Amino acid sequence: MSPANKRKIAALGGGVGASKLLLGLYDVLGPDALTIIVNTGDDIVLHGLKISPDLDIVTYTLAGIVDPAKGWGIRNETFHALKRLAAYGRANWFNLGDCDLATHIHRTALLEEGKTLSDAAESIRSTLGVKARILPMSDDPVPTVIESSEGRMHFQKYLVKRRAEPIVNGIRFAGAESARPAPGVLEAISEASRIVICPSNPLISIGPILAVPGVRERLCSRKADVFAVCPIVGGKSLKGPSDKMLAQLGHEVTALGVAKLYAGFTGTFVIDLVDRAQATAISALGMKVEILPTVMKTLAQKRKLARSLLDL
Ligand code: FO1
Repeated sequence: MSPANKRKIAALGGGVGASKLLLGLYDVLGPDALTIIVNTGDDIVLHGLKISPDLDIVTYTLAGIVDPAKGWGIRNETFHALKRLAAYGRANWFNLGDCDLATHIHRTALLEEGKTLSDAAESIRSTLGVKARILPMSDDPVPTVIESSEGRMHFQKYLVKRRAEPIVNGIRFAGAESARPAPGVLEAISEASRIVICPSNPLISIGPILAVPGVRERLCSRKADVFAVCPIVGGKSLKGPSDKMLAQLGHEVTALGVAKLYAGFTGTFVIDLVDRAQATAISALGMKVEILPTVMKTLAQKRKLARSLLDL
C-alpha cells in the first residue's frame, strides 16, 4: 500500500479486544487517518444515564486514560458516587467510577438537549484529545438482548451482573431493522483504502454493527479490502465469553468457525500462528489467509500487528 493510501483506514470493533489493535493502528498510522466504527449494542441506561461502554473504552484507550488492568473505565478511578447510589438502594452491579460518571452525565445531557449519540461521541473524543474519528454504528438504539436459560436479558446484565453464566440460546439486536447507520459510517467504509475488522466478539461486538441496515452490504462491496483479525486463538477467546457463546449457539470454536461467519464480506482473514493448520480450510471459504502473531499484550505487539496489517 502506498503511503498516501495508508492514510485512510476504517476499523470496526467493540470494546477491550478491539482497543488493543486500535491503539496500534492509531500509533502507527498517525492521528487523523483512522475512522473507527464502534458497536453500540452494549449501550444501557442506568440511573437515568446513557452508558456507551464500547465507545468509551475505545475513546479512553486512545486518550491514554483507560484503566490498563481492566481495559475499561478510567485509571486511578474512585467509586464514591456508586457507593452513595447503593446507599439509596440503587443497583451497583455495573461499576461506574466517579470520573467515568462525568462522561455519562455529559452524554445524557447532550442527548436531552437534542444532540445525537454521534455528537456526544465527537464531543467526548475531542475533549479527551483523540484525533481519530470515532463513530457509533448508529444514532438509533439497538440494544443487544440475550435469550438465555434465565430468560431474556440485556447484554450487560448477562455479561456483568450474571458473569456470562446463563446458557445463551439466542441473540437479538432490538430495533436493528429500522436503525440507520450513523452519519459517516457507510462513507468511511466506501472511502477507506482498507477496512479492518478488529479481534472483537463476532456475535455481540461485530454482529450488531453488521445488523445495521446497509453496513454488511457496503462491506461486501469492499470485500477485497476487508481484513478481519480472528478473535479466537487456539480455540479460546482472547477476551470475554466469545468462545462460550459461539459453542452454546452451535458454532465451531475455532478460527475456521469465525471465518465461516465472516466469509461473505471479508477478503483476507488473519489468524494466529498457533492456528496455521486451519489455513487451507479457511482459504477454501474464498478468503486469503494471513498468519501473524495476533496476541497483543504489549504496545510493541499492538504496533507490530497494526503495521503488519497495513503492509499485507
Ligand atoms: N465490565 C465488567 O465486567 N464489570 C463492570 O462493572 C463494568 C463496568 C463498566 C463501566 C463503564 C464501561 O464503559 C464499561 C464497563 N465494563 C464493565 C465493561 C463492559 O461491560 C464490557 O466490557 C463491554 O461492554 C464489552 O465490550
